[in-house]
Amino acid sequence: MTHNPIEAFTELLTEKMKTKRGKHVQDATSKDLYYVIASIVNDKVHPHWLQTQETYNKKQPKQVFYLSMEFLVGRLLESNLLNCGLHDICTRSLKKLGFDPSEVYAQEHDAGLGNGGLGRLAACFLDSLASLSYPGHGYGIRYRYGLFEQKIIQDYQVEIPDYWLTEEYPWETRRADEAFIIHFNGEVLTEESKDGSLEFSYIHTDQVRAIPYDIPIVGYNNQVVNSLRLWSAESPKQEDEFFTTQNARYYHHLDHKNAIEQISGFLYPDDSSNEGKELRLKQQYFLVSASIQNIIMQYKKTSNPSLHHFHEFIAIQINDTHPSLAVPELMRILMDEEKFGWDKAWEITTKTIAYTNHTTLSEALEKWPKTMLQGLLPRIYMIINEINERFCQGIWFDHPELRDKIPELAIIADEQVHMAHLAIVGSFSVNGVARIHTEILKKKEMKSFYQLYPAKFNNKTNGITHRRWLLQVNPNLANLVTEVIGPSWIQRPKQLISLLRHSKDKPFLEKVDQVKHQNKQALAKYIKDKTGILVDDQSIFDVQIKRLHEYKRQLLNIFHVIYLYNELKENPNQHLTPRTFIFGAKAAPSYHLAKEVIKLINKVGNIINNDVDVRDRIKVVFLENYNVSLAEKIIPAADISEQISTASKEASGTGNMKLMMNGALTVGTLDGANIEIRDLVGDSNIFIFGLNADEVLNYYQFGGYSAKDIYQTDERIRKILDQLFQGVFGSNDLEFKDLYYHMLYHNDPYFVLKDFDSYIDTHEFIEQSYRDKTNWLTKSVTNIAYSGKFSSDRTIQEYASEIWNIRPIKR
Ligand code: 26V
Repeated sequence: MTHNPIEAFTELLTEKMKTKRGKHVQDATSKDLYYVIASIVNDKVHPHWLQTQETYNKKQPKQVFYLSMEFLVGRLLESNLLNCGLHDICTRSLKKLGFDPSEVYAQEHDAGLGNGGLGRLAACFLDSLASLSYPGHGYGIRYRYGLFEQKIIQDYQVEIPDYWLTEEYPWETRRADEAFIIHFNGEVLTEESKDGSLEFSYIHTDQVRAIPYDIPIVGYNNQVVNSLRLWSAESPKQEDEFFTTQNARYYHHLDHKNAIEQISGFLYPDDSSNEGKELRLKQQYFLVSASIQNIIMQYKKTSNPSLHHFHEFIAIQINDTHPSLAVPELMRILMDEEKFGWDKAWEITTKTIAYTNHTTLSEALEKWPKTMLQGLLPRIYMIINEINERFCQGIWFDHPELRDKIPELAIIADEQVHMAHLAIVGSFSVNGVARIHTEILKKKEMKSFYQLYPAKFNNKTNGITHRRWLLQVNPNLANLVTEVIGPSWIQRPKQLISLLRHSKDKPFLEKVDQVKHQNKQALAKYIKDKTGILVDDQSIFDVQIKRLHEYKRQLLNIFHVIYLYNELKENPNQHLTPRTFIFGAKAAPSYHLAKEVIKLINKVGNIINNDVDVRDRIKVVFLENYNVSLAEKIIPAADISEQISTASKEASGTGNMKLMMNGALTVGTLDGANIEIRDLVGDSNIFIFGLNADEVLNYYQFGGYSAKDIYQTDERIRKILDQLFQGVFGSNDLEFKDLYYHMLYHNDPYFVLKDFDSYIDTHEFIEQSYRDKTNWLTKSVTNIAYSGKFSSDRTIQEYASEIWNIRPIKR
């Protein structure tokens, strides 16, 4: 055996290639290498996984369980290598063997089990929990199909199913012996027991088996390995064994089995038209019931005192209202199975569950038709009904000042169950995800609830894992940072602040510039390979990457592009620092207007990229299928980060943090976490424009803004809208008329036209600022220096001490 770690790794790889794949390493394909390296990682990680569990069992610390319908983990090979200390070794070993490491890492199919911000946040949180040695685990669903893959065909979005499990997924372990049964439908029988209390039993229910698949969550350099447990729906074993091909009802059974497996069939796209979809409700209860049964069983096994003390050992965080049936499900188990009375069960439940809100958009607030809930989950509905009755009575008697608010506060009202109300009433903590968002919840959206329970409300500003979003995706920048301030920032990201001392150090700034340029070259090559578009790697890379939504205002961005195009056509000799506008965005499949915006970006791009008068100064690139892996390529190469939502609408944003951490400067509204970024870096290191949240909310409340007035008075806007109307960017003159009408006749609900002037001015200022390269680099380094606050390590420490009351494990 050799002591050189790279040689040792190469030896291991060579040996394993023979035993696992029956090949000599020199004949290995990238896929072979991917699987063998994953298996090396697993060999190292699995013993620590077991040990971590044993430590938890022995020490019995309080633990947190993060329930989420989405975990957008992306690829795991590189981050696992990094966290267990093998990344450099593996990369060098592959290079020495003559392989391209990035090609090997790219073999892994993204686990796209999330829509966007909310799902990626859950993945960052798991990374921070493990890296800070907290006892905390995730529970989610193992969808067979993740979020759809996006193809752009003739400029338009087409959705392809994301069957991500075609090949073996090396990170998961199926544990069929730890399955639980979930009951749907059926009837509830009520009987009076000897002591006069009521007993509930369920008959004729449809049974579904929840099978766990576990994924290890590897902490950074600390030998802690937590779990992400994803549930898969299968039919109960006895049923499969009973219905052999001999049975007359065999084919009926196959139908039934398929229907059951649909429960973990696919991830719903974030889309308001999903309202009232029964399968989504089934998914939610499936996640909640399996997870809570599991937590209780585990608690009773290792135990601890009686369940009376449950909340002293367990905290359950629900990621938005999607898992809010956790409230009645925990009540159900405590009462019907563990025989607690209502009051004790309610005390335990409301001391265990905490709720995070991620949006104030009214169309995203979940409501279920009460008849649907009653049919699918009769006992759960009875419990919700009782919670609602007691809650409303409580207001009537204890808060007479709020009596007239009862209809708007009720959990069940107008034939619907309001999940946010259930979540607020049933939990001990309600948090927003950025300071302004929490303030809006308290003062507007949830005002009466805040009056009722002021102590429940708190803010936890989002964060991102700097290990993936700096160390892993931008190794050259990370090395440069370590060169000047040492490596301590990796464990304590706030220490990035030491970079401030170097923000005017010319040689350092030049190196920062070089790294950014290398990253831009790499992205330019990717763009060329994927789209055929040649972009100038000296141009400003202006990036907007996020889900497509009206409130995120990709339309404002493309209007700016059209404006520049019009200007250059009118005045071809005008000086303009070359710019490349880069977009990545998926639209929900049924969101017509969002899809029109994607088409507009692509059509405008075609015109500009092929027009000799302008194409050397502006380029427009729409990269298809924006996902975690694509974000990892774009973010290190960005100069400008577009965070331009209508103020008050973006709860936090997390892409803003990732881009800042990689040295991009933000152009943004005073919305979400942009405000906290501005507070740190100061006005001279960020480009703020547009209406603020108070102004926007005032307009909504009192009217007063007229899109048509702006159309009349601003000729730049009139020209753009007329071009849309005339079909200048379309293949016929009907194309994009709907956008025109939407702007003028629906009165531009997201204030695109209202903020246009301020946005254009700000971009002009940005262009001037970029010309002073040294000064720009100082701003860039200042942003990196302050980005440490937005590590999810900080966020998780706040949740741990202020909500969960958990402590890191010592081993
Ligand atoms: C709604 C629905 C409705 C029906 C089916 C599927 C589905 C999936 C997700 C959602 C709501 C998503 C809410 C969300 O993602 N909010 C984002 O959360 C981020 C993390 O806190 C935050 O940074 C973003 O500002 C916020 O928009």
